[in-house]
Amino acid sequence: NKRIFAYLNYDVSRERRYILQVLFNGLRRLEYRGYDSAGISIDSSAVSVHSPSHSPLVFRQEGNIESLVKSVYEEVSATDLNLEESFSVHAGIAHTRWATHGEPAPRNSHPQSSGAGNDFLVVHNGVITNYEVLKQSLLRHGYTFESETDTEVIPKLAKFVFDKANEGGDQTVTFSEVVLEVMRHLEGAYALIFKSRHYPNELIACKRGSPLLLGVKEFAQEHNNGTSYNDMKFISKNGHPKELFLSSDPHALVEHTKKVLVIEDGEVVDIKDGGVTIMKFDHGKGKDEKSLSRPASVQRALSILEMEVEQINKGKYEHYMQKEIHEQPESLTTSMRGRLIRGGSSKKKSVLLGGLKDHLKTIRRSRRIVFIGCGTSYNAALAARPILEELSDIPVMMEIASDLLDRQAPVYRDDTIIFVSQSGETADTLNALEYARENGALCVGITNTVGSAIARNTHCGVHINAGSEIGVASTKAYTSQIVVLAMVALAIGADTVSTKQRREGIIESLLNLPGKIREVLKLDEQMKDLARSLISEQSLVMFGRGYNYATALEGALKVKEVALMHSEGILAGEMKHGLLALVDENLPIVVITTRDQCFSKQQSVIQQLKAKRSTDSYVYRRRCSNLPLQLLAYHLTVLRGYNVDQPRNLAKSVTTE
Ligand code: UD2
Repeated sequence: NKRIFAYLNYDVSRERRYILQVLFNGLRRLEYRGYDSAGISIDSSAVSVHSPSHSPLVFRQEGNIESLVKSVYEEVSATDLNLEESFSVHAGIAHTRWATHGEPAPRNSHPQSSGAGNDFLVVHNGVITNYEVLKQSLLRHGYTFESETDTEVIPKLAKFVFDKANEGGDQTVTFSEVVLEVMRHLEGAYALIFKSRHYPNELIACKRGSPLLLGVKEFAQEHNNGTSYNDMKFISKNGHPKELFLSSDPHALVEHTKKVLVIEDGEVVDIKDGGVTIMKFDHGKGKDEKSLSRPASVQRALSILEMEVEQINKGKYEHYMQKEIHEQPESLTTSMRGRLIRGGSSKKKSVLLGGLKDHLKTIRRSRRIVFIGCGTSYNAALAARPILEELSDIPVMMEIASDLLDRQAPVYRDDTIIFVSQSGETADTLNALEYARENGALCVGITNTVGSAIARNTHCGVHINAGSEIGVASTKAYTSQIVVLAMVALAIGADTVSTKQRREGIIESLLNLPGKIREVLKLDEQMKDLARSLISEQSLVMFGRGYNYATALEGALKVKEVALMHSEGILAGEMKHGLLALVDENLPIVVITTRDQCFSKQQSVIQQLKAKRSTDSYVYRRRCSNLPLQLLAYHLTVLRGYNVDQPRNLAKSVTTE
């Protein structure tokens, strides 16, 4: 939920105005879903190693990029910062964030600083998990903190390391040594870009977990006027004129250069004097060493890949759907971040949904809760229905948006209606929203898209924060919808002595879910084998019940929409009332069964099906969730030779009725 960008021009003269434009445009390319604050840092005047006294300027603003742009230009004209001032070398950094530690406010925006003087500045994408510990120890060393971010410890730690190394007097420690030492102490996932008053015109970038790319635009030696640049596949170590860009997302690079290096985990990139040095940070080694030491490993080849944006976005995956399936441990963690609280001082497990907290009283008093959605979003609501009924003690009804409208079904003033839509723009759901508002119901939105029509037009709601989903078949948004709806159920339900144990059990399971999903994803090969055996079938039936009724419907929906195979999800209890007639030796059937209250009933379904045929063709997983079926649908589609990311006749967001 954070994006970082940096721009360094070396031996290419650029005016301040141009530098600002590159930084702002970089942020604009990154801002594809309403960000809550942004910031940049540039130099106050041309600096060199010989006059490093100027501290860098920092601008931070809440709101979108345009409010930052506005405030920077206002400040530039209020002070006499010259937009025409020219820099032959300059290092600037930039950042946008959305929904992370701390409320949106300048002090919580990046760049985060080591303190007055801006000795060290950092932009960060990711989370530092051990920041509390680091903060405590820096506090003991007299550092003061002004933000609620996890990031602030990083520049402070850099200053601490720098000051300690220079206790003797003369500055011998290099910028990359400082950063390597800082990295030794950081836990979590991050991509970082450092700028420092002590190391003018130099940038250090490093990453572990979060994405980071380096873009290079080299100018040909003979034409030093910016009109042509050479084709070298290697970044020159020497100081030829060039422009360098760092970005968490390739979108911000393509307009400048196609020469992009994907920075790998543990790599530390030092941009200095027109050269790029890459070192590998080896976390295992030197752990016990207190002193600053050179990184153990050697430099890796600096070959530059020419990649398409698509390819970079997909990373090691062949398709977006596959990437998004495998991203679920992370997307679910993000959906829950800051909302499910385990421990703390009171050791109590609790739920905090900022978007609902002022409406919970009204919701608890409502006569019924009605879920409205279409397709996958409807299935997610269906999956969450049992837990909402159990915890809220309020009747929960399910409505398909178009059907509710066709029937002009009654909607009352004391109804709470929950609209579920990944895109927030689904036409049928929007029409149903308008209808429900006219009838005076409380309208709650559950969507992945900030600023979407549903987010704007509902009275309140929750963003699922699953990150952008590009594959047309929804996967990670589906699981995030379910998790968010489970949190909604916890928020609505009474938190009393008698419910405490059950509630804490649910919270604990939700928090453990990303880890469990990592395990389930290991079934990939097995699901591929299963897909292989189903490749030329006409039809596939899925049986589920209880919590897994939705799993069956959603599994079948995926097989239909991407694998283009007829598939039906059936409530197992209804089997005898129709579908059993179709069961013969050949019909492939998936029975979904997990260790829950429906387990023994599902075993008897399996027995009955077996009685009808001699071959077994059911899947049996103990820890089944929707995930194995996502993997199955994915492999089935690829093996059948269809386009998995853009299925025939379907659009990502159905904005027509
Ligand atoms: C909000 C901020 C987040 C962070 C956090 C700090 C946004 C989008 N979120 O997250 O950046 O600062 O607070 O605590 O700025 N809403 C609807 N309909 C919908 C979805 C949401 O009305 O379909 C409303 C919701 O009632 C709330 C606002 O939008 O007023 C933001 O919802 P959220 O789920 O992002 O809220 P929260 O507290 O997790």
